[in-house]
Amino acid sequence: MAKNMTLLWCTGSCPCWRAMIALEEKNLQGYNHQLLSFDKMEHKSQQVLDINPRGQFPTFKHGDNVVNESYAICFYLESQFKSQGNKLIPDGPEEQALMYQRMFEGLTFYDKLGNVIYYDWYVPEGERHDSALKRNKDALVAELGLWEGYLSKQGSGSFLAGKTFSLADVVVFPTVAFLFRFGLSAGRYPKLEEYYALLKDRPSIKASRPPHWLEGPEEELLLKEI
Ligand SMILES: N[C@@H](CCC(=O)N[C@@H](CS)C(=O)NCC(=O)O)C(=O)O
Repeated sequence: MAKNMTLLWCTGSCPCWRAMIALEEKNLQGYNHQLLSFDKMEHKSQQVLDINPRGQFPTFKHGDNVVNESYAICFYLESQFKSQGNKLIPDGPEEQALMYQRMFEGLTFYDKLGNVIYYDWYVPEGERHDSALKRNKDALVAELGLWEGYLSKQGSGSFLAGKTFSLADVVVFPTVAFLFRFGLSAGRYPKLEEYYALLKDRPSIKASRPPHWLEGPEEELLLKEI
């Protein structure tokens, strides 16, 4: 039980999902959590701003320790609860190097995804251009090619940093799940699909899946043609 932990989060957020997978993997179920509404701008509520001056989800506190950045939450939990739940940082230098490399590449991956699926949200009406969106889509396609290559090199049944599930999977899996949620073609990206299938029902992932996904598919499958 983790009664001295509080997570303020919203549904449909990759950063929140990363933190929640890490909490599950470290057997920290029972933490206090509050599902707030992004649509109602609750990330800018006083409750959030008191802990997180950026006004973002996730917002996280353990005792008096505030850790709001999703990657920082994952590292913090692994380091504070090293021997609890699943070990998320491999010991071997080769696997560890790969894990750190993929984790931080994961930020670029997420940005490139966001520049397509959140384009209308990021760019005000009147400043949007089809050519800019096309450029963002091309950048995402190039990025997807890299990850297909990485997974292909790792071989079937592998995780991102080798034979064991690691922090690289904790932070990158949500991006992969969002890709398919927004219509990415499994036929065109078979390695990503295989990786998605390998992890989608892992207990930590299933337990923390964005709850609104149960309500049905996205209205616009923005990645269908990619
Ligand atoms: N770097 C942060 C990003 C967090 C983030 O962008 N959260 C989004 C929700 S997915 C948010 O609250 N955006 C509102 C804002 O930035 O004002 C992390 O990884 O935790």
